[in-house]
Amino acid sequence: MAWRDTGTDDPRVRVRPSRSKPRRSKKQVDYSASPTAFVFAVDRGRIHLQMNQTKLVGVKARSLGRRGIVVGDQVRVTGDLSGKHGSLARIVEVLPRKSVLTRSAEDSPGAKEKPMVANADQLAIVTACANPQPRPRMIDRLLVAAYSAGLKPLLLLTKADIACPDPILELFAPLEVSAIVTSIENSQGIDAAGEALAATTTVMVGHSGVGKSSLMNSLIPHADRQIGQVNQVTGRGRHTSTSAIAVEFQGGWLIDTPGIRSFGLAHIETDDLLAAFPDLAEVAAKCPKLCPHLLSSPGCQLSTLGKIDPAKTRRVESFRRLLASQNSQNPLV
Ligand SMILES: Nc1nc2c(ncn2[C@@H]2O[C@H](COP(=O)(O)OP(=O)(O)OP(=O)(O)O)[C@@H](O)[C@H]2O)c(=O)[nH]1
Ligand SMILES: [Mg+2]
Ligand SMILES: [Zn+2]
Repeated sequence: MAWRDTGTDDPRVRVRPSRSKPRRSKKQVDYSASPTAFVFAVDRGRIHLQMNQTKLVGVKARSLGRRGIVVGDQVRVTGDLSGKHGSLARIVEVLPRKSVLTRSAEDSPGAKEKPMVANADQLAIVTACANPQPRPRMIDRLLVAAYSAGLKPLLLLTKADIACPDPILELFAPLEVSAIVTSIENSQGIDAAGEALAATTTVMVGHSGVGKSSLMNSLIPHADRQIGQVNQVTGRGRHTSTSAIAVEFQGGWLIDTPGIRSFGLAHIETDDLLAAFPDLAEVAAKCPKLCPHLLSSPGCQLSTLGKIDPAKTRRVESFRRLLASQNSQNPLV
């Protein structure tokens, strides 16, 4: 091997010659004939896959670089696909995602975005009627996230045996979000939840201790998710679930995720949100250019709509509340 002149006679100082050509051919390998698998869990760098009925453990091929893989991704795999104990499949490609639920670390512009789950159809916003207390601002934020990611929002209220769900149902009625009231203590709403979750991919998101894993266990007993007590003094959950997992449910997938403390929305634009409300978007199309559509915005047509059609007043108000949560600088709610 030839050595470059290092500008010193010291034979201990040796520098490798720089390569004029890359070591490996940059030609893309065609993996389109490789089988696909579904990512059902990602836990400490291990990617758990399901290929037909076989469960595999996978590692990312180096060619994927820093590309993130999340629960719900469809990937192509090569290598050892036997699923035998200790075998490792190689993930060579991530198929295009039809949706991705993303949160940002903070609300400030430029905050790092973090994909949570890919290819979901529905976002179940899980909220306890009490213990922990419902926090409507978090529901607002999760609605914004669902609408902008193109996921159907579903309000899943839990613990109806200990408090009345009506105040929360009333608050969100103008947005016409589907809602199901449940209790695992007296089986209320479990069948209705099952119907709403069948044959779709649904990701459950909510504060720690609201009962996401408990609900999964009631619907899918073999899921065998660990559940944790809510602290009676602080009213907080114990962050029992530590990573997301998808479990097959009636022709679809139900995804349980770890409890969240905050949900940053820095990556979302007003227009993404407005697009989820076609009746309001149609009216807002006549607003002045770059109208932020707030109550204080001069000439905003949404204000006019509220005056002409009283039935829409509460809807406009609710929409503006979502806008405000998207614009707020505080993802902790
Ligand atoms: N009374 C009552 N308690 C419930 C109900 N559902 C869940 N719980 C209780 O709520 C507590 C928390 O439940 P988990 O299922 O662990 O909550 P989680 O949302 O998965 O929490 P993290 O994994 O920490 O995010 C447990 O003590 C459950 O027994 C319900 O319908 N009624
Ligand atoms: Mg849990
Ligand atoms: Zn406007």
